[in-house]
Amino acid sequence: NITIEVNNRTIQAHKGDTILEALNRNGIRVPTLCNMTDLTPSGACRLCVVEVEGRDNLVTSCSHVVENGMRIMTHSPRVVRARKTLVELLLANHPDDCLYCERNGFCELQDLAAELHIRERKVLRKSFTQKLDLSSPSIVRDPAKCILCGRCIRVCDEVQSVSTFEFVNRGCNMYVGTTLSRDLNFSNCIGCGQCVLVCPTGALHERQNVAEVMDALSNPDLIPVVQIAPSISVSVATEFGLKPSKDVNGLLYNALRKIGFRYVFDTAFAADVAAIEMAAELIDRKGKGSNLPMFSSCCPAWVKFVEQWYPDYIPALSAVKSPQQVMGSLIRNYFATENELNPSKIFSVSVMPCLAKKFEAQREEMTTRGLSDVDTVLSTRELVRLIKLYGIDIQGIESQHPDKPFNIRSSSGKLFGISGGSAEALARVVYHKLTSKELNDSKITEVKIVSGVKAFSFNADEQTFTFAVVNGLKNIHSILPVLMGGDVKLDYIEVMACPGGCVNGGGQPYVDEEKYVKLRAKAIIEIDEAEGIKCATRNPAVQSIYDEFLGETGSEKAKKFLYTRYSK
Ligand code: HC1
Ligand code: SF4
Repeated sequence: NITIEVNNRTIQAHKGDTILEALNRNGIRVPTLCNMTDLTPSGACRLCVVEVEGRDNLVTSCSHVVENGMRIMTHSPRVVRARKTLVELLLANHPDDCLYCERNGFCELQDLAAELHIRERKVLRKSFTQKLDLSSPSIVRDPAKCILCGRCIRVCDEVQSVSTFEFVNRGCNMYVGTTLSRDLNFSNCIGCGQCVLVCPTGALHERQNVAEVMDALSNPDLIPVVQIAPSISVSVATEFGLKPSKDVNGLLYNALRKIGFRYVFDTAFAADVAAIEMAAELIDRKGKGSNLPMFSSCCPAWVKFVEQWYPDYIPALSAVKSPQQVMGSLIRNYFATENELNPSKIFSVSVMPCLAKKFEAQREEMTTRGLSDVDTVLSTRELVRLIKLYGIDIQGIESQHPDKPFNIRSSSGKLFGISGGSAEALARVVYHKLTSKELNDSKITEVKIVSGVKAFSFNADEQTFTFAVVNGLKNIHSILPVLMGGDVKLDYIEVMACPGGCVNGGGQPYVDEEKYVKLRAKAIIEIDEAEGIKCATRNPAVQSIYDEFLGETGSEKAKKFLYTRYSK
């Protein structure tokens, strides 16, 4: 351990720590607009400067390593003056339409300007000529609001291994551009939204669909229905002043009904249906010994990733639609008929933690009989906005259930919201289908394939099934060849583009603490531990849908309504 003195207080640091890491670990906050935990520091914003005794110049705390006996001042008058000047310079080059900005109230630059008590523009503003990029169904890019922190570049490259963004030019002509200067929708972006989560300003934000939903809600000719993804109910509590990760599932159904949705559904029900169909698909592929390993296809960012970089593997993707689309299709093609509703009058909304889902819902492959399965997708953040807009006091309402006949889910449907969850759900169904027994931990063996990838196997009906789980796309370009050509023969590979899975999706509330994401995952695991129906095949509501509509798994009807085909 190393001892340093900060603001006249002695603290302990680890050898090799940057000053910033040591400060953070000891609860001493210094501002930064470019730093990100676990990623290479860039020192771009310089806001984390501190004064170190014996040094003439201020030092950036993110890129200087602690030394024993260092004496540091984090908020000396010189430091505060320097920070204030830096922020004033950023503001001089920044549009000041904060009132109308998507990030109003959630902007790190705005917070800093307030913290540093900046109350007037010091320098003449330049004109903003860069054009707004509205090409993507998932993400809006407003380069005028970019402060060149480089977080989007690093997260897209180092975490997602996609590399959509890059710095172009140098000095005062520098800007963040996309590779080959393409608009986002025509670039290699997969729409995961991780860059939106880390962007400190309004330069990157989701494509808003709230207005469209409000129009539908007030159109008497339409029947607005909504589904909510498995991870939403454990991700919004803090936004309503409740304990982080408290499960507010039932309250959300009530709120959505109060807003005007005629029917409310849980995507986790459709996750159960998807798991059952995927199990049939996997057992069939294994029986034929072809097209293995099967790739998960419920994460649309991952599907786009495969289409872009590994088109030869497209047939490996499961042909079962994602739960969002399965639910959309069941609502339009089964629920509507059962309830004597005109399917084309149904306005089907889904609330997802993910921005790529906005793109998925618009895919041509996601239509049945000429109608989109899902009309529009709201992010978790947009859901929160909608609830507040309609003045609903979440804390003051009763918990309710989703509508019949999709009103029961297994806990593994909920597990889809975390990394490894869909693999677990699928394994439970495969095992149950082949043995009529329940899979539990004692029947699962961990398998080592490549570091950073979790894998497990289980035996069922004298066959061994081996599943791998890739958490986040980091290093996927180097991992995938190992997984496909390694010594261990894999049957299924689950890939979720966002680290941790949907609980950390690009549409989730902006939280500045990583621990909140971990708490969301923990809440989902606790739901699974506490509940009785752990396997999709034991969900009675799902069983009824098969009895009354779909028939057998993999039936013609199932193929028609629940499957799709991706092509090169
Ligand atoms: Fe997900 Fe899924 S789990 S992809 O992570 O398979 O978005 O939550 O809704 O479709 O169910 C997201 C979450 C979600 C789908 C399911
Ligand atoms: Fe990269 Fe994902 Fe952002 Fe697209 S959405 S630019 S892939 S981080």
